[in-house]
Amino acid sequence: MTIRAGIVGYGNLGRSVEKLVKLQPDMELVGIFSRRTGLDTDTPVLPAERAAEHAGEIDVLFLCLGSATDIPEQAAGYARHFTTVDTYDNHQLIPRHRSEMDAAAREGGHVAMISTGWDPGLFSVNRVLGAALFPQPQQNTFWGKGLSQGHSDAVRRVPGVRRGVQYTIPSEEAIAEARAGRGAEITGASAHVRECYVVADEADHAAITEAITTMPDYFAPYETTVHFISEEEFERDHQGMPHGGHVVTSGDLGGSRSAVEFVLELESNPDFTAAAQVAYGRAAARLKAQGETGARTVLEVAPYLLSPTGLDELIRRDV
Ligand code: API
Repeated sequence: MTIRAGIVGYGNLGRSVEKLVKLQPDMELVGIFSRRTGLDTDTPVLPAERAAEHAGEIDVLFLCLGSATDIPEQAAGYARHFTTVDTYDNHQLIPRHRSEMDAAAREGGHVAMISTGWDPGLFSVNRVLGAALFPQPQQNTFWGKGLSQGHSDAVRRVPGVRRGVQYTIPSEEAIAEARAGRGAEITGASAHVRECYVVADEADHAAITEAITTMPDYFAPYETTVHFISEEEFERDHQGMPHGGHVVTSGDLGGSRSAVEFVLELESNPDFTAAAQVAYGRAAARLKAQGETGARTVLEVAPYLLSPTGLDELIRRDV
């Protein structure tokens, strides 16, 4: 089947999803829903407030919206009318997001694939897979060095911030300790620092620093530094969006020690996040076609559903 795809939102993630959907052998892009007009794209742009009128034309809708405020405000509304895929990344609030999306998706008879991307997403799958192998797993997740889209979006929501990005920087010592099986004392907050680069009026600097460093979940638990820079410096030094990270799991297996590591090195965080979102979009469309409804996390999706290749061929080639 050809999966007819739509996109909501046209920031970095939306542009990456657009590019990647066009490269899939089994997908066609119907349109981009936006509140803005005059987007720089050849894809048809449709008004977001009239999205529901297009429900019959779209098999899967990619929600390319920020997690800080857009997803909580808008995602369930789309899930009532469409099978959706999002990249909601506030880990602490994912259970709440799941129940809201589950109710909305069931109301409309759709599937809501939630919190895809790489963390949450591919890292989540690898945390569960790695830990399941060991009676007493020792597991650590490290991010970066790189630009977190979720944290950057959260920075840009702070009043007064004109431009803003956030880099996550891991402690290389902590990564080495985790690989050696000595990560028990290492926490996310102890193993990373967060560096924000912000363009704002000087009068707002103190309030912005306070708002960022005390923001729950995203920043409060971490050592966070806010640097104020000029528009020119921002343009010159902060246009790349690399990221990556490690999920390291190790443990004893009744007398022998083994370690498992999943590593990502990403030249473009939005391109890779979109790659995972698109693959889970394929799974969402297939689950919906099989008559399933409700919210699904990445943990509930069988790997073959992500692939454009058929199951028999995958078993012959890859099992
Ligand atoms: C960090 C990670 C980023 C996870 C990837 C994705 C993003 O602190 O850099 O927002 O870029 N939590 N959720």
